[in-house]
Amino acid sequence: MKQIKIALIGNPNCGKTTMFNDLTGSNQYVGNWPGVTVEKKEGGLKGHDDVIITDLPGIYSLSPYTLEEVVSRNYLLQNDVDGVLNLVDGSNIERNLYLTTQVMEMGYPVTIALNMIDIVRKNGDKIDTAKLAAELGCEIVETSALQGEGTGEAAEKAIKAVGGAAPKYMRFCSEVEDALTAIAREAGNKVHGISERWLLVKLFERDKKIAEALGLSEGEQAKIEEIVAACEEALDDDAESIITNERYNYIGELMSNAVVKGHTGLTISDKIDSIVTNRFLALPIFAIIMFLVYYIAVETVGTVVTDFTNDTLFGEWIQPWVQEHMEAAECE
Ligand code: BGO
Repeated sequence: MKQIKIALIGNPNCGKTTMFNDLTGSNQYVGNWPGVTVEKKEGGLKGHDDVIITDLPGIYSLSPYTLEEVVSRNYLLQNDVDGVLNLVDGSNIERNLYLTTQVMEMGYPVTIALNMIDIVRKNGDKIDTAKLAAELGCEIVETSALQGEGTGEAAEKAIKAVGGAAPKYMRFCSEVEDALTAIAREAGNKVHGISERWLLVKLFERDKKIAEALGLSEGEQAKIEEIVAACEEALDDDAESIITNERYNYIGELMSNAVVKGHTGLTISDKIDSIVTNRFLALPIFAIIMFLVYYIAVETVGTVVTDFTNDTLFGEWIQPWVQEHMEAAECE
């Protein structure tokens, strides 16, 4: 019987462990990823002898900066997976979709579990799941891993997606798209396979680990550097920031089309932040606070406490008491 491998991927605290436990029950094996101390959890899907769920470490991005990110992306690059179940915390959807845009580029069939849907409802937010699914080009199932709502359906959809079409991926601005086409030309047949799109974006971002893994020659890397530098010059930004901004612009569009926030007003903390971090008010506010700290410490409370300590505590109480006891001791 051929096993189907589904990878669970998502941001830290999106509810992955809760969902993994719900899907696998006691049918779990815990170990470490090879060569690192990052925990690896695998388990058989309840009611499906042929489906293995692998819980990837919680990450915000498929960058090479943390051990967890490297473990997750290497696992996906090894082609050892048939489909991806991407958990998206619906109450924090904008930040969570940042990882989703990258997972889509990996080329595996993706199903999204829109988790924490109970919190979304409580907050009064409205997410048009059908619209979001149509724009992202993958199935989305609303779930509450905590309450066991929708988790089984999400897993079923992920299994059904296996072997189907690769998900859509976002398009960048024309300058970046042209640069990616040029990079593909320079890298020739070294960039290929299911994750080709993601690899090209990584080369654009000057991801050294990927350039090395692909075995690009120095000449090829130099040509790619020229392409990237020209695009940076044209867009007046560095490559990684260009990609990050493009992703958030895309997510912004998704949000404006498919998400309506219930609480549109700012929280008290947001309101305070907007004043104290205002670019014109921040420095005067800082100066006023520093003056108040000085004034309170030196002119008011500080002076009263210092005068009391010197004149009353030591001058009138402690010093006469010490003197009296010393004189008594001398007489004895
Ligand atoms: C605590 N809905 C709600 N409301 N909460 C959820 C859902 C959901 O759909 N899914 C998960 N949670 P993890 P990662 C907790 O542990 O699975 C909650 O990092 C607490 N613990 O119960 O660990 C889940 O694996 C004390 O909450 O996430 C957990 O992805 C007070 O989200 C948290 C409050 O889930 C993270 C919450 C002692």
